[in-house]
Order: sequence, then structure tokens, then C-alpha cells
Amino acid sequence: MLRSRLLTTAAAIALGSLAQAETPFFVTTTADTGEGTLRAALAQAAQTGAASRVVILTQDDISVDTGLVYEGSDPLEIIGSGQTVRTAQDVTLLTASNGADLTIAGLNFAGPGGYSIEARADSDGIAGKGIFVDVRDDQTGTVSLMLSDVTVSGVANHGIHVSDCSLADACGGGATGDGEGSPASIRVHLVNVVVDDAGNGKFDADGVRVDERAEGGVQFFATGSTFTNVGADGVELDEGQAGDVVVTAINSDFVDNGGYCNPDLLAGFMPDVDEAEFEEGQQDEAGIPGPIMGSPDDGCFERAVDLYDDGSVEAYEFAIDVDDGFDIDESGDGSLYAVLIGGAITGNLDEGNDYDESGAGGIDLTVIGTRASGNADDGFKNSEEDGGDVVSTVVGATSTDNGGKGFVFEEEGDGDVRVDVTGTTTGNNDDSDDTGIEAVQEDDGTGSLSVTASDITDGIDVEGVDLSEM
Ligand SMILES: [Ca+2]
Ligand SMILES: [Ca+2]
Ligand SMILES: [Ca+2]
Ligand SMILES: [Ca+2]
Repeated sequence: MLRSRLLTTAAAIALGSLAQAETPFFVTTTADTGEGTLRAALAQAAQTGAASRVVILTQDDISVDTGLVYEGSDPLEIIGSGQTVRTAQDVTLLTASNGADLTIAGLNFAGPGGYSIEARADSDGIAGKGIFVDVRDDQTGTVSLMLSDVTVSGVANHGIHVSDCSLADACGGGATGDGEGSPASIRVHLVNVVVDDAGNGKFDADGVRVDERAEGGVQFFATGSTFTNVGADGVELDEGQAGDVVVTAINSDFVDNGGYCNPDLLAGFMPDVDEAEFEEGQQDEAGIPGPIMGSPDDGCFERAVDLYDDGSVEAYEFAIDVDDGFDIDESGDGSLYAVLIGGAITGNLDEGNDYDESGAGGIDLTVIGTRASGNADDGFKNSEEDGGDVVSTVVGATSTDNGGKGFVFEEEGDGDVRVDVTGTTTGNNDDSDDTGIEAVQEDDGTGSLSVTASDITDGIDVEGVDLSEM
């Protein structure tokens, strides 16, 4: 036993020196464990102390009962030719546990599938992901995840997750997200990637989720990629403290996401009166509906209560927390820069695009030929707070049949609104009462909206913004 262990170590060291010369580790069997497996190759690669490449030579699917882990901190490349790594267990299929740069080509990841709010995965505290990169607390530079020709499906939790957040899965989402992070930035680069049926086994699990905290920003690039049937957001980028979010999405689709908190199923648990307002002193807090309990997932209900200074209730409101196609929350110093070219953002249970920026910095959005349709709330929502502008160019885009507005540009605090819309179509959004485009400039600053050669049949609503139509 001791002897074979020594031999194994010697073999690993030998292979390690080869890897430094870029000789790959070959996967020669589809077995779960043992020599020649993907699992063994990842362990060997981690021992090299250098950048490594793993090439899968087998053709059949690789079935695993426990998650695969790469513990190295040096870059790793995994090259497949369309095989699938699959599991029947609720485990994270591939984890890079020490923040390594990870490049994967031609490989699919499939969880058990069949998850929903009525078939949850998280009752044991575990909900498996597809690909998970955990950034080290002291990491610097840019952590890179590059995927091409990769599919992730059937996992209960996030399909793809990069976490630079000390609280791991308790990091929380949106502008209220907590947690500390490393100085590092995060880059996610997706080419021909499909995330389908991820995040349906627990609350707030996204197709792609990036949690970036402390110094450093997020770069997100996707081309020819699809995010569909995800329980929470198709893609959610959460950037906190200093740093920008820089997005390019080309011909990428965000379709039918956000339905884990199934409104049809949960509506019956809502209070009879789900929102109300009161005069001061009229209503004490004990007399309004309390937090909802006993539903398939009580985390799905948002309950907001505003109190007067005397402690009486000013207003309360309940909502079911459905999610978006593409959700970005940039907070603290830094801006949100996004370019969308082509692609469809359709059938999502909340907004299609939901972009929020706060702290210093603005929103700079370019949309060319992208279509948003059939989303439950706004097609393209852009909301900017504090110092900073909202600047947007929209060309040849479409936003129709959404439950909210077609396009929303909201700016608060210091800063201006400058929006140019050309060759764009909106129609049948909300009640069609000036719901095609809304532009709002509050507080200090100026606002301009120019609409040229466009068909905005459901009208334009401006506030603090000069409108010019040609
Ligand atoms: Ca960071
Ligand atoms: Ca940051
Ligand atoms: Ca900011
Ligand atoms: Ca502002």
C-alpha cells in the first residue's frame, strides 16, 4: 500500500514536469474513479504547480457520483469533444476550489434534472451547481472562466457560478448583497454556451451567477449563447464596492427564466389583502399579515413594511419573487457598461433586462437589434442612483408585449440622461398608455431623449427629460 502510494506520487511528479512542457493529461476511461479518469487527471494537474491541460480521449459520457474538484490555483484547460459529464446525484459537477483560471471546450455538464419548488434539492443544505469557481480570499489580478461549446443543464443550483464573496452562497443578490471579497476581478467569456434547466432546485439560483466584492470588477462576454428555463435569473452579475461591470452579449438569448417561485402555485398563500396604506396611528404592526409560512418555499415571498415615526404602519406590501432574463446590480464606485447586439430576451417572469447601478458611476448601454418580448415586467429596465449619468444608444431594437414598459431609463442624484433611439419598435407594453419608452431625470442634471425613425405605438413618458421626435 505504502509502496503503491509512493509510486503514484512519483508518477504524478513525472507527469507534472511534462505538464509544464504542456504535455496534457489524457482521460482514457469513462470510469468515475481510478487511473485514467477525469477525476485522476484533475488531481494530477493540481499537483503540477503549473498551468495544465486535460484532454478527454474517450467518447462516451462520464458518470460521477461525487463532484469533480480541481484544487490547483494554476490555470487549467479541459478539452473535450462533446462528451457529457453527468450525475444522478445532487452534487456540484466541477469545482475549481482555489480560484484557478479555468478554460473548458467541448464538454457538457448534466445534473439529475426534474427539480422544481415542489421537488427541491436544498432540504439537506446542499444544492449542486454545474461549474463553480471559488476565488481565493487573497487573490489578485483577474480570475478567468472561458467556456466554449459547453452545455450545463439539470442542476439544482446555479448553472455556472464564480464567487469572489466571503459568504459563499449566503452572499445574497442585488444591491443589498453582503460579503467581502478579494482584490481580484472576474472575467467570464462564453462562446456557444447553453445553460438550460438550472437553478430550479432552490430559491435564487441563476443560470450564470457572478458575485464580485471588494476591489475589482466584472467582465462578461457571451456570444451565440442561450440561458433558458432557469429558476432565477438567466444571468445575474452582482458587483459590489469598487469596480465596473463591462458586458458584451452578441446573439445571445435569455428565454423563459425566473419561474422557480411559481406564481400559479404560490398565489394561494398570499394574504387576502396583499398591500395597504394607513394614516399615522391607525394600524399597529401586530395587526397586519405576518411573514408567510407553510408554502412550498417561504423564501419566495417578499414582505415590505414601512413604519411611521410613532411605530404605526404606513404601508405594507407582499410580492412573489420572480426573476429576470439578464440581471445586473452594480453598487459602490464604478459604472455599468453594456453592449447588446442581436439576441432575444423573451418570456422571463420579471424584467427582461434588469440593470441597476448605485454609488458613484453611471449606466452606459448600447442595444443594437435586440428583441425583448413577453416578459412579465419591463423589457429593458435601467435604473441609476447617486452620482453618474444614464447614457444609451438604441438602434433597431424591439420591445413588445411586455407586462411593464418597453424601455425604462431612470436617473437619480447628480447626473444627466442622454438617450438616442433609432429605428426601434415598441408596442403593446403594459396598458399601452405611454409605456413604450420611459425616461426620468430626477434631482440635478439635464435630460434628453431623441427618437428617430422609430415606431413607438404605445407612447413615450418623459419626466425632467426633453423629448425630440423625428
Ligand atoms: Ca474582488
Ligand atoms: Ca468590486
Ligand atoms: Ca456605481
Ligand atoms: Ca445619477
